Amino acid sequence: MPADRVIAHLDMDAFYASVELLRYPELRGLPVVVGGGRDHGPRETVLADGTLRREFQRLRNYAGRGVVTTATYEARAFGVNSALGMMKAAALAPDAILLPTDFEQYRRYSRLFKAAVREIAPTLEDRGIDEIYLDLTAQTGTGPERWDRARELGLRLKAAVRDATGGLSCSVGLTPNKLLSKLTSEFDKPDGLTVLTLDDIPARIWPLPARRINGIGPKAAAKLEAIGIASIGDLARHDVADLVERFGRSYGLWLHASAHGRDERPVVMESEPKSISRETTFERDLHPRADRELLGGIFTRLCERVADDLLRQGYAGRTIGLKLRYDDFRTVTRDASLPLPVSDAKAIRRAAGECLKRVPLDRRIRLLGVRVGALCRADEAAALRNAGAPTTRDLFDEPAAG
Ligand code: TTP
Ligand code: MG
Ligand code: MG
Repeated sequence: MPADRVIAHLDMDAFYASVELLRYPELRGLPVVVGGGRDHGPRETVLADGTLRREFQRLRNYAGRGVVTTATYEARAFGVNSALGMMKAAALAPDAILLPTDFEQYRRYSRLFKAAVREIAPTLEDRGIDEIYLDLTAQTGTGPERWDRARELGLRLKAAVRDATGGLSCSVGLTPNKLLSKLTSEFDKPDGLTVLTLDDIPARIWPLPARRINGIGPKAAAKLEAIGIASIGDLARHDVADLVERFGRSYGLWLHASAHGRDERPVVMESEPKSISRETTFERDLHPRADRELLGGIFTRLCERVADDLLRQGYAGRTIGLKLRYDDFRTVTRDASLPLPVSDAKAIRRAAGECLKRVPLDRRIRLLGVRVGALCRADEAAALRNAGAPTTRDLFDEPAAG
């Protein structure tokens, strides 16, 4: 790993909402919330003089159980943020404009902005629909003037994204590693560009809440709070041996290193995922027999979420994996390979259920995970299935042996 890297994290501003504003520029400056269904689009009428009139729906008229995917900064001023229930959002901002979610369109703009960035900075790690990491060291060099070059490159990247998308803005963090860049890209959102070096860590990183570090989830954050660690600075000053004792060696050391802004992870240019998985740690450890029903429900929901991820990202997979962690932290995994790729929740559940029969179920479980690997694009999978090979249903309709 070369020392003195220049790593960028680039994240689009209010991404879904900003894409919507490109097609409805008249909504600029208004509170807009994206998260409705198909029938929440504007009503369009052609007036007598031939002009088009659009009537948008207001959040106050929303009824249902949907959640906000994102909101413009004007709507965020009312406290409306991603993942908030739409009915709650409507109570906060009844006059906000409501728009349906159009993933196709967001994916299209995602491809556009990434292609534009890749022209300038080919070492690109795709981190989802609206964000990427870049290793810019090849362009900036490692000398002391590298941060000036980094800033110039950052401006070029932002301009390229704006041009390629017809006006979308993004925010960029430029630092020596991924951990710091991810935190830094938020500093000056929207349309931000922030350079941060190791010397800036005490002043700019340490005041942030510990949970802002990617990898400190709500549970770890609560456990840290309980021992008086609220900020990243608190964490940095805490005795590392005590962290190891409380959180285990690998996580304890990672917490300590992260709080000091140390992160050696390379920027990985892998555009296609190897597998898609979901896992969940239970509120309390569950017993395979006593909590059978509860576990069954969680298991099925995990499979549904993996199926959703596959659908959204356009994949199917031939290997179904199960991961299980016992209350003593031992972890076991089992795989099943299918003759054809699958992507639906039922087929995944069936194959994962077969895996479950091959693990000992004699003690409490703290974590359950489901993975789909050996991925191929969904359209290839459909072509394979249509080619007349046996379907997974044929295979699983046999009574399972054992
Ligand atoms: P984010 O980058 O987290 O948010 P954002 O781009 O909307 O806003 P910001 O300016 O703060 O970066 O997420 C990118 C997109 O992913 C977002 O536009 C909508 C979608 N999303 C959800 O669907 N649900 C969620 O809970 C979150 C956080 C995002
Ligand atoms: Mg974003
Ligand atoms: Mg993002």
